[in-house]
This record gives sequence, structure tokens and C-alpha cells, in this order.
Amino acid sequence: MRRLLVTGGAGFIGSNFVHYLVEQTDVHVTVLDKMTYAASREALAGLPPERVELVVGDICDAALVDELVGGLSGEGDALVHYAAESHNDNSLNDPSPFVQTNIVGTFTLLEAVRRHGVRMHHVSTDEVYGDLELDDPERFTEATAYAPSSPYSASKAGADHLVRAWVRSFGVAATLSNCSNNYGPWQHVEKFIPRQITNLLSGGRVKLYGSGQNVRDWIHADDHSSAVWTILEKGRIGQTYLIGADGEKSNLEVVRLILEAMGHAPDDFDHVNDRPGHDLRYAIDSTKLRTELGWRPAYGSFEEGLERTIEWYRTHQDWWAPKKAAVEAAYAAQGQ
Ligand code: NAD
Ligand code: TDX
Repeated sequence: MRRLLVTGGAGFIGSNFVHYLVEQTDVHVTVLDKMTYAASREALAGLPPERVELVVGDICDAALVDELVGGLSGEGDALVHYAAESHNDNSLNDPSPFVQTNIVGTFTLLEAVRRHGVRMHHVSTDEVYGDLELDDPERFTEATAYAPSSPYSASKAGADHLVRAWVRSFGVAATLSNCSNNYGPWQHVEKFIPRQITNLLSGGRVKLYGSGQNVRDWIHADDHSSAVWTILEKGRIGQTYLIGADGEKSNLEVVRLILEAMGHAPDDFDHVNDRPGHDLRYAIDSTKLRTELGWRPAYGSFEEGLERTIEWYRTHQDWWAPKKAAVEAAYAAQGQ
């Protein structure tokens, strides 16, 4: 059986990818995850044990990584690298784990795939390209210059550069993808959309940074999964593919959609302190992935995916409620 090693597979997007693999393919999945605050065993619960194995460990642990990557010797086997510190606000408070996991961790994986000749797919973000003006006619493409703004995006950019250099200098068989903002089940309540939904579900108020004019390009995590699988199957080694679903919305628009869907008045939100260095707009041109590899998102609209996500948080209170108080206390301490 074909084997995939999925780092960060107990986090938001990684666990959605593991579910996708179990439902849509016949590969065996080994998840390597440190089980930080962002991970969740519940997200992998109920998956068949003969298909999915969880190894709790750090991608910076060279001996463990070498052993797991060394086990990927079959045709079609691959390492898919999702593990990261992923939250911008946290990176502004303490950049250290971002540099360690996102840069040193990626380096550790690259050295192992180099030694063992294993195929790798590196999962990255559109934030490495910095931000766009609201009226910029050009969206991000694979040719856009790197210009990260935050410690998080700088650490992801550093990781991307390492992957590209290991491809060119050592002939490592890697592909890269840079995706826009994801939403869907199992996203931590620190992030924008789950924070607002769970604020309303727990009797709190929606919190909008600054004026809310900032634009994000939303994609459902399922569509991100199908794109990564498409790249694994058909992508050209050494290439970068941008992943996006034409889902640009201002934060104010998203807040109003959530308020409306949950039966609240459109102005029922608070403006809070803005994020320092807050990127204005992200927007992805995914023409290369669509034309070269034939990928299409399955979700017809952001509104459809948002309704389903709100319903998911309504029915998974047991999962998110224990995390909520600590996250809100940390935000309150920063005036957010
Ligand atoms: P997440 O924070 O929900 O999950 C990250 C996972 O990585 C967690 O399970 C955590 O325990 C694990 N992890 C962290 N440090 C580790 C280490 N040292 N060793 C092993 N495991 C470790 O993040 P996410 O939102 O699911 O993002 C996953 C990936 O997708 C990241 O690489 C992120 O940069 C990228 N990405 C995210 C988005 C988004 O909108 N969330 C968009 C584009 C790209
Ligand atoms: O309470 C909030 N209010 C608010 O207005 C929060 C938590 C966020 N925001 C704003 C900030 C951003 O403009 O919403 C937008 C989205 O914020 P986040 O969910 O923190 O995401 P972002 O900073 O855009 O980064 C996300 O997308 C790219 C992921 O967290 C990254 O891992 C990914 O690389």
C-alpha cells in the first residue's frame, strides 16, 4: 500500500487532509504531530486504525524524522508537510517557536528526504508575498516576489526558500503550494471565523480588527486538500502552485455574513485594536493549478461553505468550548 507521512496532521488543515485521504484514496497515512495547543486528537478520532497512525513527535527531532522518512521507500510514497506554528497574532507576541518549527523543522525534514530520496510536498501560504493594495488589478501569482510582513509569514518564506534551494542544489523531489485563507471544521478558535462564530454561540460579541477593510481570499479546507492531492498526483517536481478559490471578501463583509446567518443585527460587533503590521489584502490567481493540473474547487460559494461551518461549530461545542476562555483572555489582554 502507498504510504504518506503527513506532518501537522492533527491540526486544522492537516486533519482535514487526512480525512480527505481516507475518504478519497487508498493510501496509508502516518501523522507526525507534536500535539501543540493547536492540535486535536478528536479531529482524527474514528478514522480506521489500519489506515491512519498517529506518531506524537517534533519535526525538529532529526532521529525520529530520519526513521519515519526512511520508512517511505515505496513507489508513490511521500512526505506532505503541514506542521507549523500558524497564527500571526501569536508570532507577534513570541516569534521563537515560529523560527524553530517553521524554519528549523522544515530544514530537518529536507535533510531526511535528501538522505532517503523521498518525494516531498511543502504546504505554504500566500502571506509570503506580503500584501496588495485594495484596488491592485494584479493578484498573487507564482512569479510574485516574496515580501513577508510578520514573523509568521517571514518564517514560512524562509521555509519555502529552503525547499527551493534543496530542489535546485541537491535534486530533492519536492513541490510547493501557497494557499489562501482556509476555513472549515476543526479550525482553532483563535482564528478569525471560528472566533466570531463561537463568540456568538457563547453569548459574546464579534471582534473586528481596525476598520475591517482588510481583504482575505477564502477557500474551504476540503478544496485545499483536493488541490494538494492533485499536486501530489500530477504536479511537476520543483514547481510552486498557488491555491485559491476566488473567495475575496473584506473582514467587514465576513462579519456581516456571520451575523446575518446567526440571526444578529448587521452592526452587532465591536471594533477592537488593529493588529500591528496588518496585511491589507491577499488575493490568489490560481490559473496555473487550474490549467496545468485541471484542479477546480468543489464549493460553489463562500456563503455555502460558511453556513456549513457555522453549523459544524454549533454541533461541536464540546470540542471548542474548553479552549475558548484561555484564547479570549489572551486577546483581552491585548485589547482585542
Ligand atoms: P494549525 O496551527 O491548526 O496546525 C498546525 C499543526 O502542526 C498542529 O497540529 C501542531 O501540533 C503541529 N505542529 C506544530 N509544531 C510542530 C512541530 N514542531 N512538530 C510537529 N508538529 C507540529 O495550522 P493550520 O491552519 O492547519 O495550517 C497548516 C499548514 O497550512 C501550515 O503550514 C500553514 O502555514 C499552512 N497554511 C495555513 C492556512 C490557513 O488559512 N490556516 C493557509 C495557507 C497555508
Ligand atoms: O478576532 C479577529 N478579528 C479580526 O478582524 C481575528 C482573530 C482576526 N481578524 C482579522 C485579521 C485578518 O485580517 O481577520 C483576518 C484573518 O485573521 P486570521 O484568522 O488570524 O488569519 P490571517 O492572519 O489572515 O492568516 C491566516 O491565513 C493565512 C492563517 O492564520 C495563516 O496560517 C495562513 O497562512
